[in-house]
Amino acid sequence: MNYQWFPGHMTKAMRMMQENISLVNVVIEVIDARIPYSSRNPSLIAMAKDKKEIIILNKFDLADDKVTDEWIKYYESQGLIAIKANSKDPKCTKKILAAIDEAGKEKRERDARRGIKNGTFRAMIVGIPNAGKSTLINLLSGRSIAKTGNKPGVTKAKQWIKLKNGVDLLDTPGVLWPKFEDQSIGEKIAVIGSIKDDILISEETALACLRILHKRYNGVFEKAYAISEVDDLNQNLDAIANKRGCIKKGGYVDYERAAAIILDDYRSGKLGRLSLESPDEIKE
Ligand SMILES: Nc1nc2c(ncn2[C@@H]2O[C@H](COP(=O)(O)OP(=O)(O)OP(=O)(O)O)[C@@H](O)[C@H]2O)c(=O)[nH]1
Ligand SMILES: [Mg+2]
Repeated sequence: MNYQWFPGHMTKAMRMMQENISLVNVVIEVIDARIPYSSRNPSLIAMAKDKKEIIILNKFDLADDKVTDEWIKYYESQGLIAIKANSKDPKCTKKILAAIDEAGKEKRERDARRGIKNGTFRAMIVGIPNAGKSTLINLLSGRSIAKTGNKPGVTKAKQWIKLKNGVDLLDTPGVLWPKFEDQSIGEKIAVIGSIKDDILISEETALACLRILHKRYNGVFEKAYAISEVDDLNQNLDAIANKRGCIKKGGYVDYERAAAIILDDYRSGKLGRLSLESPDEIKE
């Protein structure tokens, strides 16, 4: 399967962001802590190149904490402000606001030199679909102001939201890019649920999930589904389908249902806190 999802609304959203980039002081890129490399959109990186940037490794509650910390070090060594967060947990608010504050230090100092008091400060929140941008905005604003949902493509248009500390945040629709340099990137983006499921062949995405996790966390499926996990991925899929009663009329295996169970269990954290990539795998 060729992983690709770049519908017209993403081109439109990219254009809207380009038009607004000059208005903002900071770009906050929300990435997924389970794939901190593959969930960084090169088009957004290029757009933000002259701006101060914060990257939020969001959904860290679903990722392997040790691996997440390796990623934080990796990005910090590149001079970026990188923090891990769970946008559904109010305990993370302070840390994120502190990072925004730090990113805004130069601008405040510049304003002060020019005698500007309480100058504006704007941040654009960007990222791939379903990364948690709108959830993060709701957390920071303390209100349910941005629409969120457990599927990609929820935010359709831009929305400015004012925080109590005077910062203006711009929520934007999630965007991918026209062509994945490497299909393994698209595959991981599909596994975490940032590509619309109805354009994917769920069985192939589930097999990708089985392959990556079997390699990185051997035995995880054995534990979760009480199967004997083997190197043959199709055999694992069959075993999980049987254990979960995914059988259609006539005794045929219902692969679609088995695939949905596996993907749902991974995405919701039921299989454990599991990362799909580590910094040492990145070829520079
Ligand atoms: N476990 C966990 N779930 C999260 C976190 N942040 C967001 N979510 C969930 O992820 C899903 C997507 O969140 P949204 O805020 O709608 O994502 P978005 O980036 O705005 O998505 P689009 O608008 O489609 O681009 C929702 O079901 C959220 O509840 C997090 O840190 N941890
Ligand atoms: Mg959104």
